[in-house]
Amino acid sequence: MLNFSQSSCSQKVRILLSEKGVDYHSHEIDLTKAEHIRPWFLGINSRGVVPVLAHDGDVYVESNDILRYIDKTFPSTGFSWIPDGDENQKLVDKLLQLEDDLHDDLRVVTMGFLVPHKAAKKTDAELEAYARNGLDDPYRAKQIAWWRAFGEHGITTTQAEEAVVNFHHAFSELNAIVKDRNWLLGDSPTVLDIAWFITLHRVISAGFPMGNYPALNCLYKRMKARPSFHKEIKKGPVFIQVVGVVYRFFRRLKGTSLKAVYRRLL
Ligand SMILES: N[C@@H](CCC(=O)N[C@@H](CS)C(=O)NCC(=O)O)C(=O)O
Repeated sequence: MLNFSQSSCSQKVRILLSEKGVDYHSHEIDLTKAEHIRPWFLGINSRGVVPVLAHDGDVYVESNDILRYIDKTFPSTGFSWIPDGDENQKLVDKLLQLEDDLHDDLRVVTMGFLVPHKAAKKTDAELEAYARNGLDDPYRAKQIAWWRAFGEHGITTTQAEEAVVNFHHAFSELNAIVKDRNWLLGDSPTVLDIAWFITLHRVISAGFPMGNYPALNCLYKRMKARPSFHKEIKKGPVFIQVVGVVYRFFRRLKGTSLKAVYRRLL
């Protein structure tokens, strides 16, 4: 699997592989060194993003589709990571889609509140290579436009506010669902818990206050206590984690933390 230690989409897939005990070869694509804009990688995935799973001669992209593929292909022992039944399927479809819809907001929170702009932005040369090195792909073109705008003006107040409001709506919905349950679909964890754990961990690390979503916050703690979930968020270079903590502290001193945005709006 082509993936990156700090990529939220890669983390989701690695947790499921680990939970299912699937032995796989991990090829690190270091996004901080722009390895995903190299011609060979764009030749495999013209979208220009990780993760990418290669299995039995086929290539799979989109982390949530990869989760479904892994679940179907490698049998589970014990409980099912995507339980049968129309109601379950409907909720899995809806909440995986919602999680995917919020991916741009997750990037806003990451690049705006966990990483200094100078360190996060891509150089003009990288953006040109990103555009030039693969077959034309509208998905990648959108990524490049996002990074170009980010390079010019960083994360705008509007982007930060929209992200906070979108997460607030999603977390309110999830909070209502888990009020009387141990996991998002009932008694045992599923792909929904994997996907949302990674989102929750990222936004909480960036300083998103969880006081208004007590049941969801309990679920997050339950998720974090599960060894494969816990192990995953500890991966990656320590300096990236330290930069996040220091940068968040600096934003708090300036009064521009994610919590400050939240308090202004909600
Ligand atoms: N919807 C896609 C999103 C993939 C995505 O955006 N991956 C990020 C890492 S989480 C990436 O590769 N970003 C490229 C970059 O940082 O330039 C999925 O779920 O697989």
